[in-house]
Amino acid sequence: MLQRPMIDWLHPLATWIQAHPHLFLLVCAALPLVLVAAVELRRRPAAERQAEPAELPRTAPAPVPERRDAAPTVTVPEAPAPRAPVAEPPRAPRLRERLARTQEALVGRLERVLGGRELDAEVLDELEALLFSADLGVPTAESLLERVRKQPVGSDAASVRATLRDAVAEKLRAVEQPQPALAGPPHVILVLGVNGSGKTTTIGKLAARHAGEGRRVVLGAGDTFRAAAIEQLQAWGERVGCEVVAGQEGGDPASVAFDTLRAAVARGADVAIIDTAGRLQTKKPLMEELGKIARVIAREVEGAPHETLLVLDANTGQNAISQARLFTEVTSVSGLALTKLDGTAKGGVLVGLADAFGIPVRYVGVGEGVDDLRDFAADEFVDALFREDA
Ligand SMILES: Nc1nc2c(ncn2[C@@H]2O[C@H](COP(=O)(O)OP(=O)(O)OP(=O)(O)O)[C@@H](O)[C@H]2O)c(=O)[nH]1
Ligand SMILES: [Mg+2]
Repeated sequence: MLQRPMIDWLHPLATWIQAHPHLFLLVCAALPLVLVAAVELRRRPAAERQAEPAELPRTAPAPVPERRDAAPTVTVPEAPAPRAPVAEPPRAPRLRERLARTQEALVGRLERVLGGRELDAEVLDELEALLFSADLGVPTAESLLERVRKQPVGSDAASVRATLRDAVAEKLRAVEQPQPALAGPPHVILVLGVNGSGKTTTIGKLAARHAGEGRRVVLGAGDTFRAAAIEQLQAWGERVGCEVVAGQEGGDPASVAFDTLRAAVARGADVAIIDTAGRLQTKKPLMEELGKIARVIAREVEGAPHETLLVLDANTGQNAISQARLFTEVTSVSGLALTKLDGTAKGGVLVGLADAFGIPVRYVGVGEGVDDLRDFAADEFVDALFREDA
């Protein structure tokens, strides 16, 4: 039963349909299209809103560090995930460019002495003067000279050069070893060296390398001598994206080492690298301090430290040999890193170090950048010095 108002409305409509049947059919056919268009127009703004990126939180909440009662703090990087690879793209400046000054001081001068001459007493004298002033150290200079003396008088310049090149290569090959397999976890690296030798920078570069290879790294700020040293390591931790365990300025380095390893074990870290201060000028306190750190480390992680890396600054020339002597007398050094080979003419000291100690040279530092730490490769080094890597 239809209600009265609806009948009132239907009647004129029926009359209109009777009068215009074709128009009515046209309206019926168009009606679905109009409906579809209307629905589509309503839907589009909503879809566009969805496509806009959602606003990201500006800082990720920092994980709560595990704390002991004592002072040490754990600095965790704020934004990047701990395993994020280092952002800087790989760059491989040629070693030859970085060794230019040492090359000139050693081989450049050698070539000027030889200069197409044949071996005779005068050339030998000049070679002696050159080798003894080339930061090789006296015993190494002697032994190189000895090799030349064994050559017959009248030998040509090319063969004298080749003799010296082979002798240097022999000494350097003796200290090249493949990087040791990672022990642990954590693989514990204790880093030693005098004030300013490049320890913290080398640790930062090493941490970047391990993190870039997907390893979890924890750093220990065992150089408690001054606050800036701790901050410098923390800055590297931020940059690389790894945790840094630090104590108070003037605090006990062994206790920082202890906390570092506790944190590394708790986090399941693959690598723990511990910085130290090298400011103790006399042998006894240095021995006591390093001995204490080493004992703590050995108690916490079996077989640790797996690497005791001595960092030496090539700029110090002969002094690097004295430093290596002091450290090897007080502790057992398993590897060397020679830094700042870029921009020094004293890189010949590497041959002297190899000859005097026979300790594997693990790394050479050729700049301040994060990727300026290279695995030591004897032949690459000799080729760069003797300009045979064209
Ligand atoms: N050119 C160059 N500079 C380097 C290299 N390694 C380190 N440095 C610089 O040497 C200076 C000292 O380096 P650090 O890493 O602070 O040395 P450190 O042994 O930790 O020094 P302390 O903490 O004071 O004992 C810094 O300015 C580094 O940037 C390198 O291979 N080449
Ligand atoms: Mg430092």
